[in-house]
Amino acid sequence: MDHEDSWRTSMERALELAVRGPAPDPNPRVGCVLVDDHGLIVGQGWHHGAGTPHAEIEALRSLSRPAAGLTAVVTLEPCNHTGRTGPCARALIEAGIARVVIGQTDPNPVAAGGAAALEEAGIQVIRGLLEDQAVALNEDWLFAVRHGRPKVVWKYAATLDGRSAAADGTSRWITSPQARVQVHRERARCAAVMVGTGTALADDPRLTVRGVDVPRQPLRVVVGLRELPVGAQLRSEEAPTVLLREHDPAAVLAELDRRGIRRVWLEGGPTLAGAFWRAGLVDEVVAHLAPALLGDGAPALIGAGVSTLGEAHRLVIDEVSMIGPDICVRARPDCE
Ligand code: AOF
Ligand code: ZN
Repeated sequence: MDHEDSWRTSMERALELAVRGPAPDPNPRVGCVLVDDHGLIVGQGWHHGAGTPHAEIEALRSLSRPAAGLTAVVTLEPCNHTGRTGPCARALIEAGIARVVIGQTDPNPVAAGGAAALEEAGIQVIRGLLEDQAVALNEDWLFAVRHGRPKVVWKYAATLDGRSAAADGTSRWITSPQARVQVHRERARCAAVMVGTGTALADDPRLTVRGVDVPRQPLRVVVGLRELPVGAQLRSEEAPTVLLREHDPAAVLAELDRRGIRRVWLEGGPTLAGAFWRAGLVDEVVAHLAPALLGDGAPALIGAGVSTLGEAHRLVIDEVSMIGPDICVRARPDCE
């Protein structure tokens, strides 16, 4: 096997290892393998989540032979900073690694520069091997690094005629049990689930992930000025909850970013969702549409923050699927 083939095989292995890391997590998922000159994998590691050693350190520790002369194949550019852990570029240099093959360069300005540091130390660096796959590992993290805030995914449930409640205000349940199972899967991909105090008071929701394995429950974020009553389900110990006493979406996201949250699931209600739309801070839409009509007197109450046709948010639909009897539409704002 020539070098190119062996690096590709090794990168495929590193990508497989990376997905063992927790998602969601404040940190990206990263995998690393160490290969000898015959293309044999002699060490491997992956990042187990924020606060634990990086993938390269795990791989170096897994070796049962000296590291000198080996090639490190890593899905993300080795870091060059001392954060919760020391710089991986330095560790690779000190271990005597001869060559480093990188999937994706690190877009995080704090950690970037590892490749240059390696080159300065005389180590050969090859960039961009299976880059698309490396990028796909960490879409939400990349979004958050680029935008300086978490990605906001807004979910709503409505009837086919776009109503979220009947004329008398009754609103549970519009969609099917199957659609609710899907909601738990989607929540599990997020580090935070967010509602306004209006929804918290009206529905007394739990906002936990149920029926899906998660390393930890997402943070429950309640935005607004009103108090949660004693005995509210959101006050339970089953998941952490934070009350943010403000309505400025940008400030809310700054706080969540500070907490290392990369993807937020926004479950309404209309006041909070409307505020996020007006601020231009909705990045994805997940609509669950039930095969039912609630007719003329029923309020739409979905919360797109629009009062005249000219303000309508135009979306691009990425996917339409059935979930049991319901339709699921995935869309995003049309930013052309
Ligand atoms: C690597 N290898 O396995 C990971 C890297 O707070 P820290 O110290 O854990 O640093 C987190 C940053 O380091 C993260 O934002 C990203 O830029 C980089 N992650 N780098 O060399 C790894 N997980
Ligand atoms: Zn590192």
